[in-house]
Amino acid sequence: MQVQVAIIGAGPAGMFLAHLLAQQGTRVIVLERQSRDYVQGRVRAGVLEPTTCDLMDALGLGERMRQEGLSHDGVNLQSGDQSLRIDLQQLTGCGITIYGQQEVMKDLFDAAPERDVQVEFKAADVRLHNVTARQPTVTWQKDGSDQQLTCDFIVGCDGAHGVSRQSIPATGLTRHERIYPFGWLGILVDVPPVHEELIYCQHANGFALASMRSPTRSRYYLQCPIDTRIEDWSDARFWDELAIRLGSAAGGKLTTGDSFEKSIAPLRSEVCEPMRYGNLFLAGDAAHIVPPTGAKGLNLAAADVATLARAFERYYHSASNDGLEQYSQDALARVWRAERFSWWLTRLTHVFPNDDSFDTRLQTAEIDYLCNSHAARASFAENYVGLAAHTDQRTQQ
Ligand code: RFL
Ligand code: PHB
Repeated sequence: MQVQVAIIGAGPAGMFLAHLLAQQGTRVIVLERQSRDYVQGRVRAGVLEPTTCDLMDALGLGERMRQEGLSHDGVNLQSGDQSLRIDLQQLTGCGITIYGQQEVMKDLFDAAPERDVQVEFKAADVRLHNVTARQPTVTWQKDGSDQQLTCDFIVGCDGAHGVSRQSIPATGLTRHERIYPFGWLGILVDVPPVHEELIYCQHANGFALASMRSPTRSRYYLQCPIDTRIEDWSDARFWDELAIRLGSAAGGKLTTGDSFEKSIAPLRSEVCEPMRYGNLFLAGDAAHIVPPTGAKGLNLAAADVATLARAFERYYHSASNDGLEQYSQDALARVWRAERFSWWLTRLTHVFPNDDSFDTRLQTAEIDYLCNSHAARASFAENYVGLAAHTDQRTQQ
């Protein structure tokens, strides 16, 4: 088998890229270790930046998102009984869209067959060979038989634990990492959300987030110690703790119910540089991880592959290497902005085990600054909607 671009991993990065390349007439294949149901069933992101929504539209896949997604003009920060609404629309001219990663994946998978996007699910033991050669090869196992392809380029969209990153020798990659000593315990439950917009809560017991998937489906998170056992958290205990952290106003309005999903996500920041090794490119979580606090992971994955798709277009249609040469540098500029914002918002809103009174006073001062400064709120808003990164990208071009 011969393709132009082999994509490893059918998460958001891999599937957005596959659709973008197919739209340009580039021959691609996506190799995914798991089944479609598994990938589509993972409960993850909920917030789409305007640029990610534009990407869905540009692929002709935005219709359901525009109909069923929830447009939010603001987000709320709460600290004790003090509440601050950040008016994203007023401060940046745009808002965010609530549309679950599961829905994004459904739209990308449903449209794949009619657009010649071939996805090989349950591709086992994927291996990359000769990634610095002119024609790298990829081997894998499908239903017990050996498969092989040759290609011009491989794009690793297989997350932080995938095979792509491991195929790069230690000398070819520098890793920068921050591990946070806590995780998020999340539940999904079919009850109306406590508020019409998201609420990020700073509380002495730990961070909490009130989010949603629809007017009848809520998504809530609690900061928890890294060694927390899900079995120790009955729904009743979760609701009691959430009510405390949300404070009297919102906490008193909670509609409770039985959760149908409960999971713990550890928090981590990580960047691998550069995002290229020979003819292997890395995109999305394969190259960088952000803590979910800033809601940036999926949006960064989409932005990476949009940049990469433009680079491939120039390579295949204008015989220019420039975009591919620039990819890592351009993507990393945006990635580090999102890393900074996600780290900052995590630092602002979470309880760190070794915090002393100086640290907690700084947190209070920072919230106070946001409450009292238009400039501070504008800075938050442009980072949250992703405008900061994209505006600058446009000026560079
Ligand atoms: P993914 O989604 O991990 O997909 C990688 C795919 O590669 C496959 N794979 C392999 N395939 C073949 N061979 C191998 N050896 C392979 N190894 C792995 C995997 O099966 C998988 O299908 O990475 P991608 O595409 O880069 O997408 C990244 C996003 O999924 C991730 O950043 C977001 O979910 C992060 N995230 C959020 N992002 C947002 O933009 N907004 C949010 O509101 C948001 N909330 C969240 C989040 C992530 C969370 N968790 C669970 C970490 C909330 C949470 C709780
Ligand atoms: C979510 O709805 O899952 C969600 C929303 C905002 C975040 C992280 C996760 O910052």
